[in-house]
Amino acid sequence: MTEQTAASGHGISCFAAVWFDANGDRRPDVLAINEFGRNALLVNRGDNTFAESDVDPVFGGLSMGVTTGDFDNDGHTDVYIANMYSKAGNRILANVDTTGYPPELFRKIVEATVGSKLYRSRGDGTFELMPPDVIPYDVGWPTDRTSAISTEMVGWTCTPRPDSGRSSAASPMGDGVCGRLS
Ligand SMILES: [Ca+2]
Ligand SMILES: [Ca+2]
Repeated sequence: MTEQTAASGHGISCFAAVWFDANGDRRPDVLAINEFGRNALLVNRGDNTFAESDVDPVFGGLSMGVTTGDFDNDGHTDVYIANMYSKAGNRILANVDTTGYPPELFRKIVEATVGSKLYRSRGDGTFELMPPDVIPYDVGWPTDRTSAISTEMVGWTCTPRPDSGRSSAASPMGDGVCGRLS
């Protein structure tokens, strides 16, 4: 059945998945979050099959969690993907001599350390990666963060909440701004 519907999502270990309408055609699509490879956006063709797409322009993968919500209140469902953040990894990669790497390959390597990402939907099946200052990304091990982010994205109200004091607290305001609370 998976092969017939083209719904394998790269056939990699899937950590989480979410149904939502990624392209505004009112048919539910699937975003599969893969632990050991690229994530896969499966766009519903409406004929019981899917077309494989993605939300990230560089790599978008090695991920741990996903949630959706309209954080800027424009009627298009946006995506938050929880990825591991490594301060040490960023420090090491910043000192790597990249002359031996194809630039596109090294950008993908860096993806393994940059942390969580927020993608703003354009409403047509494409997404804009929001800059790191829009939502905290340096969460470390982020599997426990998606539920909190999800609650606030759905409500998009400014709801300060106690947090561990780390830089992971966020409060989407419903206008595309996610304030850092820590
Ligand atoms: Ca759709
Ligand atoms: Ca939106």
